[in-house]
Amino acid sequence: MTEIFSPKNIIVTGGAGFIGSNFVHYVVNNHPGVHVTVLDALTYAGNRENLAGIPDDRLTFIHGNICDAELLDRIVPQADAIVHYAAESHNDNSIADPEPFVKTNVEGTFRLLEAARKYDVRFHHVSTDEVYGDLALDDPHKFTEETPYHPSSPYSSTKASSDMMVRAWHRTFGLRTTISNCSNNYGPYQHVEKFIPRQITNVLEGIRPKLYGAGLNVRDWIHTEDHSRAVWTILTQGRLGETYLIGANGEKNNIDVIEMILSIMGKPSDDYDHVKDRPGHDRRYAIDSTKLQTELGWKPLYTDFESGLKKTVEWYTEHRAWWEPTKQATEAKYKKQGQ
Ligand code: NAD
Ligand code: TDX
Repeated sequence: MTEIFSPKNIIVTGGAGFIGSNFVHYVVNNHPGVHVTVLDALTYAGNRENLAGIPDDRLTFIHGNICDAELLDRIVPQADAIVHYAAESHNDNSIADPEPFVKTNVEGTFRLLEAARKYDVRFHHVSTDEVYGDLALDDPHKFTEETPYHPSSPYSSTKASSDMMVRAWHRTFGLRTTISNCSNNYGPYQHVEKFIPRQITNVLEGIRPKLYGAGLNVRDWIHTEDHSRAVWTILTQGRLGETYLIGANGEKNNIDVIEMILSIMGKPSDDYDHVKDRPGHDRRYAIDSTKLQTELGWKPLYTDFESGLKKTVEWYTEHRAWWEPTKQATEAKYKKQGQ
């Protein structure tokens, strides 16, 4: 029987970003006894507005950097757990300039691990399936917890480094850790640089969606709310030192996703452009989440991708003021890259 861990004060790093803020809303809405402290540097990807509406007695917001050891000394002792989402998260940015990825994803995780060790605080590390590299389109296998690490991009290599440190801090120092590696998320509050929001907001702005290369690359889509529930399940019921893969059997190639977005938005299905491919572009990700499902009883609730996508299109349509300020600069950056 798994022991249940019941944290009362959690630090969520990167809680003003896409997945982190969805997790904070999930915790506040579903776990009334838990106080959340968000630690976020508010980089281009962070937005305080993502946490709007959360009562002050449930949330403390700290504008700061995970690399700041003195700040960690002030806030970590009060916490029972750190849930670590903060990262530089976009592959294309990591190709244009890898340095911030090393700083935040590698050094930042190191600083947090050291603070967690110093104050004996439980640590959940949020990672990605990209650490396993890619699969051939016709490979019958999916990634499992036993798949060897084989990252392709500067982004995924820094996430792989951070995973390795978490494992080492558990084994060598006995730090109470868990790791989750999740597939591609979609849903509200995702930055317009990412594939799905970029195409939805392009259509809303009268710009044609942009498909990299031939568009046959496959991603295994999961709604971010399912990811949040899985992280909470692993934090509270997962075995220490273990890794759990999170995925919802949502494999789709990029052409199919673009065509689905166009159809939902009432446009002809071929109304998009092929643009320059991403260097080193991973072909396919696919997750086998049997361990999480059988050991901890988690199941995805968003099993119909098209209806989740429709809701996401509605969210971006109704929240223009949220994404409009970042759209122009994001597209200008892509234009320079030929994408
Ligand atoms: P995001 O880019 O939307 O958000 C990242 C957040 O971290 C932002 O709020 C940013 O301000 C903050 N941040 C960045 N550097 C920081 C620093 N040095 N100190 C403090 N805060 C900092 O990212 P996301 O897509 O929400 O991803 C969150 C986490 O989930 C990442 O660790 C990512 O690797 C992982 N992940 C993402 C996906 C996905 O599909 N997006 C899938 C699996 C795992
Ligand atoms: O305009 C685009 N056109 C396009 O065809 C963009 C932005 C992307 N793509 C393709 C590249 C990928 O095959 O769409 C796919 C998804 O691209 P991204 O949204 O950039 O995601 P990906 O590179 O798969 O990584 C995401 O999932 C794993 C997150 O950004 C990572 O943080 C996470 O770890």
